[in-house]
Amino acid sequence: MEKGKITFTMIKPTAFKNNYTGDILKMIYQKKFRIIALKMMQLTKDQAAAFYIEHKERPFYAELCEFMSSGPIIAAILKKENAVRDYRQFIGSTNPIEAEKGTIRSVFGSSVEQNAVHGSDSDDSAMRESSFFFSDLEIFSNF
Ligand code: 3AN
Repeated sequence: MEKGKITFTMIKPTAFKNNYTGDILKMIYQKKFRIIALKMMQLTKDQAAAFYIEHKERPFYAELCEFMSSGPIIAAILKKENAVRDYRQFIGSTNPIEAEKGTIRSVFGSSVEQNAVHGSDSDDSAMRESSFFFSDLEIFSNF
């Protein structure tokens, strides 16, 4: 995995439950991201807490961990030049109501918490989050 060229995303439990996975992955491909790793799983509450550790002082931390472990999610590593920046732009603001028209969160998000997808906020986060979910054998770096 090359730092600077990848980002990590998750399709969150509500979006998954509403069967938005296919549409979201299609939008991702249309924006010219390559999917170099992909899986479906359900996080335990402890795993969600470890993943979101940087938010542990925020008031919504417990609720966020509860929600993120409430059902299956899709995890993926996306490859593209400037992947972190371009994907953040493409998913839109944290709050779907404020997200620009046509962004993933504006189309599929229903609230600040249930905002359809996660996207890494820096290259360092992208590397950490990708390794959190995927082993080297599951990552097709040259794809
Ligand atoms: P982003 O995902 O846009 O980087 P962050 O890093 O501020 O946003 O928040 C991480 C996650 O925490 C969000 N994706 C969202 O699910 C949840 N979250 C953020 N703010 C709130 C809030 N005020 N209430 C509930 N959940 C929140």
